[in-house]
Amino acid sequence: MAFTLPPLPYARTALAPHISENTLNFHYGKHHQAYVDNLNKLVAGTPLENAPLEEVVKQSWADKKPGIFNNSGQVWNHTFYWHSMTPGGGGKPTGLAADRINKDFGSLDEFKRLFAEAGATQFGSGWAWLVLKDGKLAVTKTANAETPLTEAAVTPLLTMDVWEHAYYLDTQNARPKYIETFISELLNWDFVNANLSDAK
Ligand code: MN3
Repeated sequence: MAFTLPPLPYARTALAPHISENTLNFHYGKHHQAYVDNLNKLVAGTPLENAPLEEVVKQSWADKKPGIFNNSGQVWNHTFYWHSMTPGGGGKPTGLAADRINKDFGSLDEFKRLFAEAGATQFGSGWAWLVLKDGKLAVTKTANAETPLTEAAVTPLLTMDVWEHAYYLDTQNARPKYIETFISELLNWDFVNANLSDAK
């Protein structure tokens, strides 16, 4: 069974004016689709052809197969990224996320500072993450298609794409502006809470 592009959890116009329909047409419709198509070509006729996506990511990383890893990692990371945003997002976390942010970072502002810093200091292409690591929240960053999914005892909770294709059509080179908008207007705390609940 071939891998398919998962549906976006909202309309392509739903994140505007922060992220435009034009950006989603390219980022979701072209880039994410291309990773799916490339992955299908690369796994055809291999033992990974019928494996679940998460297993393909972990196995290709362990086996050092960069072609399959880069494309499967990008398929998984992007799907996780779409769910990390929501129309009318941002604001303050509730429930479990609020408790854990305060406990493990000291304050919401400190989490925001660390997350923004991770995104801004990822040189070149990559991702900023909120993860659960050894039972504590932590902010991390990864390069290119790399993903915390391959690390033992780490559960991804939230991600922000900092590849230029995520923001260039809307804010050109201003990555910090995109990061600020992601945190204040789009961040999906309900998704963080759902992932925290599943991790328990
Ligand atoms: Mn991307």
